[in-house]
Amino acid sequence: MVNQTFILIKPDGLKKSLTGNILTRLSETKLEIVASRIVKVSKELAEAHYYHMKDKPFFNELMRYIMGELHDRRKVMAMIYWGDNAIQKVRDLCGATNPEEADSVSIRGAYGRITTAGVYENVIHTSANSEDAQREIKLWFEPNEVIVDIYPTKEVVENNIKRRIWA
Ligand code: FUP
Repeated sequence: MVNQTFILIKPDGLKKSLTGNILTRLSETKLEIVASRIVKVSKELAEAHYYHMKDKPFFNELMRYIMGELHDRRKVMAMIYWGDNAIQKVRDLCGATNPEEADSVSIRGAYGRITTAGVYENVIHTSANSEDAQREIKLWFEPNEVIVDIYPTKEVVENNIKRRIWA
């Protein structure tokens, strides 16, 4: 089944100059990259992305991590990959959430670590399932930033300018 998945190269990935390595690993999947942007993550965006972790004891550290405060790199690289079985293929390549449990040849197994504060610095995020992919893609991208039609959109007019938003 053709589907799309959301991917983030996290601030530790950027700080460790892993962007090229990670994109090379992702190209093994033969999937197509259909959107990409460098984002300075606001507190609102960080909280919306990780809303399901709100009650975790490490939530504040997780916010600081994804906003780049732990790495002095206030940016992430957000992407959408699209193609046959994209969600599962990218998840397999990334490995387990916990870098110590991740297969050592997976991206997280090769490059991730656990901090003394207990945060998994696992260099990459990817959607867990199609519901998460949809929520995350719509949170991080506008329709005109994606080069294929993946979800329904609608046109709105703001200040006399037409714009597409997610329907
Ligand atoms: P994943 O779907 O693999 O991104 O994992 P989760 O949504 O379960 O976790 C989101 C992020 O919280 C992880 F990327 C890292 C962090 N985390 C920890 O730091 N410690 C934990 O015990 C679990 C998650």
